[in-house]
Amino acid sequence: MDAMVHRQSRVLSLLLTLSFFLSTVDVAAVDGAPLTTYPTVQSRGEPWPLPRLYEPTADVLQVQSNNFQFRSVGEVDCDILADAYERYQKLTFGGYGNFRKRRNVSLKFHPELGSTDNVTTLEVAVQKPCNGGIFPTLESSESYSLIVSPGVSRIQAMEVWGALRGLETFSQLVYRLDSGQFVVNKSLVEDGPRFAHRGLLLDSSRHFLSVNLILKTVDALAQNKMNVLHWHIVDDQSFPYVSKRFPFLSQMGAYNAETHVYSPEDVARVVEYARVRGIRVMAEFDTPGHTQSWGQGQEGLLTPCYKAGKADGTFGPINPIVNSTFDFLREFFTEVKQVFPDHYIHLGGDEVSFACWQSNPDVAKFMQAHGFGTDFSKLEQFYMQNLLDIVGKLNNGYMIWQEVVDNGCKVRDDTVVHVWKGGWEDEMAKVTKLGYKALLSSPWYLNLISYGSDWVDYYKVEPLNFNGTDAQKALVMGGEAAMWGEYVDNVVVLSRTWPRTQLLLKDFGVQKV
Ligand code: CP6
Repeated sequence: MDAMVHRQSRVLSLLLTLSFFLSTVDVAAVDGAPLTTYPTVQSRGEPWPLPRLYEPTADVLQVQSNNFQFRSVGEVDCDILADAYERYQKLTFGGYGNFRKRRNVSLKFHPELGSTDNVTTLEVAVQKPCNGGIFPTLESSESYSLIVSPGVSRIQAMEVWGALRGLETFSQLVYRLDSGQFVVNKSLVEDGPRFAHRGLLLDSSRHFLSVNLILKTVDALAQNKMNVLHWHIVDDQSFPYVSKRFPFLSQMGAYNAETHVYSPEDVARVVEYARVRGIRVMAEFDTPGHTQSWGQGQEGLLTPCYKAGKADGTFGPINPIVNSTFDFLREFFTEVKQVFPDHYIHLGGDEVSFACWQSNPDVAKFMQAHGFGTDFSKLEQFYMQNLLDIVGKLNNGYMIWQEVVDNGCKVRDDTVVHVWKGGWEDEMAKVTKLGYKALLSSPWYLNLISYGSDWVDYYKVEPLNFNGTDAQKALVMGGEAAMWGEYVDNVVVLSRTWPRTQLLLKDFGVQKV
């Protein structure tokens, strides 16, 4: 399984030379700051995304796969690291298959290995204890330093998450000579992310995605030092999430209640697989729109639509005028909180159509009684505020799509607003001016494709390029690429997503700011 992702990443290396030049031009143009140290020496094991500081030397050291070990030093005894050593032994030396092709190394850059200098050990020192099932969070430190030197090489990190990023970098620095010998250039790396939230949205409602596919995606995220899987798990089209408390939701709402569902064990597997790779899993349960599939298994949840004075048998968004709705949501999200341990949950709130609400006479009465007149955005606000109160009380942080704020809904101060529409520069300015944290997706809608190198545009985006004070810009937590699922299925989603997502990482990676 990992082998496949591994192979795909090799595609990326072909693009590295190009990206090297692009980022050179770009960084200077954007913030005028001096460039991060660029290699004056060319090594063939180029790390991606480019570390804040990356200084390879011309000294080429041997690494013998059968005489090489990872070792923790200090007090730290850590299951996450033990797991990682096993993975990175394989990832570093191509042990997932014979996909790590030898690179055709020109002797111009690599003088004949004259020395017998060997890297025998990669020592990992982590300051904070990391045993006992800890999870990565938005506040986690992912910084690390890596010194590649003869004998013992070293990774130092505050937290285990940084050590994982360092192991990834090391694995990328190792390359293979024509002789088959694994080598690494003596180098220095100091690295840490520019943005704390570097995510990918996967949509498992429009087409069902297998658990294996999701795990592969997590591998790819780790390889690219991304740290959030935004799991848009249900939507209008299907409800594959198996709720223990409300089993009818998936029984009636999934494409196939046996095969196209995520059991609690499936979810736990994804969450654990991601955790040990330093990746958060943020679930999205999008309401009150985008909920057609919920209506199949939860009677009375959706608003009945009317035609010519009669309910016509079709349904609209979640019905905001009945108490049973909020009782249901309270119970439902209480369970979700148990299943998805991340502090943040995405509550959606996008693209709410008012047509059905407008047609329904009971909704009209409710609107009058609450003084909403005919302003349906007030009704939407009423729904969202109730929902946010419910979820807020469960001690969750929440994220919402931009419409919630655009429609004037007052949300909790620590809400994260997810910007996805065009004109994002103005929206980022507006949202951060209101004091909300913001997450950007507009420029990275991977589901929109065009002929040729569309990644160039992703690559050029500078998320802080909007009018605002430093304080406003500090509210930008990062961004997410979005791979919506209407036109991709399990078969093609990986190849559509990677390496296009890698290429936008310039902005979430690790340049000097
Ligand atoms: N589903 C949901 C979608 C989209 C959104 N929400 C979407 C809208 C426009 C494009 C792609 C996706 N498919 N629930 C908007 C956030 Cl181009």
